[in-house]
Amino acid sequence: MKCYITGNSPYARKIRVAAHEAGLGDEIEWQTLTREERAEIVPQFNPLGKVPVAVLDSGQVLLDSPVICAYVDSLNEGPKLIPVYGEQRWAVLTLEALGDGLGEAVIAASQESQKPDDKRTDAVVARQAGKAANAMAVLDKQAGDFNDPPLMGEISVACALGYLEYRDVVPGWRETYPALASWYVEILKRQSFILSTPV
Ligand SMILES: N[C@@H](CCC(=O)N[C@@H](CS)C(=O)NCC(=O)O)C(=O)O
Repeated sequence: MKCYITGNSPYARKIRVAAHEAGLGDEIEWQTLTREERAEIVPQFNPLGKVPVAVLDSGQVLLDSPVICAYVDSLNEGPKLIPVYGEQRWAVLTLEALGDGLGEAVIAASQESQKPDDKRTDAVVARQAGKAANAMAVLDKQAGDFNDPPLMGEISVACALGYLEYRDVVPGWRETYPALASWYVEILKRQSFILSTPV
């Protein structure tokens, strides 16, 4: 399996972390692309032009990150990152979706805020940063009950927070959401997160 990623995508990081946690990190061929390479290479596999995208040995293409993570977990012979049955499965997938949505809000706020003054709409930045803040307020309340070791939901949330911090979209978030921040400090110590720090 070959996986096309970029060095700072929170969605690509989910797959790197999941693969490492499942002990499969070395079995995937990682192709890290620059922005320009992404624009040139990725559309042949993903018409949306987005990473991550995976190409299996059979040639079958998988997108996007929740699907690729589920595929990686299907190869995982250890404890599953996505429970196979029951209520916990849906809780994990819902937390993964919340983490992914937090990432989307962060990307949208960051892209808008990088526009020159005459092209930027501050209301868009505020709206997206507000979504991120609302999500973090909920996650701050849930952090005490997060799975340890992390499952796919926690992995997604931590990757989104990593990107939020990298882009500095919600300055001071660690003080505003202390339970979430304490949990985040601990998860960052895992080898899977150290190896996938955004660049
Ligand atoms: N829902 C997708 C989101 C992927 C995504 O937004 N990827 C970004 C990088 S973080 C991208 O490749 N953007 C390029 C573009 O929009 O042209 C997933 O979970 O994989």
